[in-house]
Amino acid sequence: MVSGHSEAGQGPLPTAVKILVAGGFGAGKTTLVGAVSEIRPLRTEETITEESTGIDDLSGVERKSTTTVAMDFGRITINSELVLYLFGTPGQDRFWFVWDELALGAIGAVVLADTRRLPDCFPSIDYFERRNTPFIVAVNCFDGAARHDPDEVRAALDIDASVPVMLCDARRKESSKEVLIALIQHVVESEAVSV
Ligand SMILES: Nc1nc2c(ncn2[C@@H]2O[C@H](COP(=O)(O)OP(=O)(O)OP(=O)(O)O)[C@@H](O)[C@H]2O)c(=O)[nH]1
Ligand SMILES: [Mg+2]
Repeated sequence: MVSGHSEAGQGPLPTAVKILVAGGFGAGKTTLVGAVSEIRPLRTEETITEESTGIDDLSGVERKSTTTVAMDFGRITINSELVLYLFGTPGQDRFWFVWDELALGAIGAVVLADTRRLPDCFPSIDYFERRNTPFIVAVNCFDGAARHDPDEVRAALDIDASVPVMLCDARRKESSKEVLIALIQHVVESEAVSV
């Protein structure tokens, strides 16, 4: 965490924390970072070419034409005391090598899940469980996808009862902001337990 003091009389600077937005290919990570960011998000999108046929599973997101090859970056001010720096991960296995760099210093993670392709978020969940990084699961409710109760998703993913699971729409700023606030609450609770 980073904090400090601004010029005389302006009070303390907000605490800045780093958050990861992870999940499987096409789960909506870039969409979420773009929806909430108050700065123009940095994106590293590359066009999906025919080379990816048979490698990238586009079922459900057939109109998707680009994919993140390094990271997304955005920023959101939660209140006068807290600013989040958001780092969206690439979704494809072949870009795993950037994850360790991206994860450095992150206090927590959102794992975005698409119920049409739930197993795609297992690698993200494994990653954060192994690193003891607090995370929550946000089910991105794509149009046309069956709606599932968060408890059903929790059972299907076989994750601990202490891990929050919530529904969201990654395209909507307010919905995405609620996800980030839920993560911060979970991080604070996790730290309280581990002290
Ligand atoms: N209907 C609907 N479409 C969405 C939603 N979120 C994302 N999309 C669309 O789904 C596709 C995937 O979105 P991205 O945000 O690029 O997904 P990503 O997880 O960053 O993908 P990778 O970086 O390639 O792993 C895009 O075409 C979005 O327009 C959503 O909540 N509802
Ligand atoms: Mg992306």
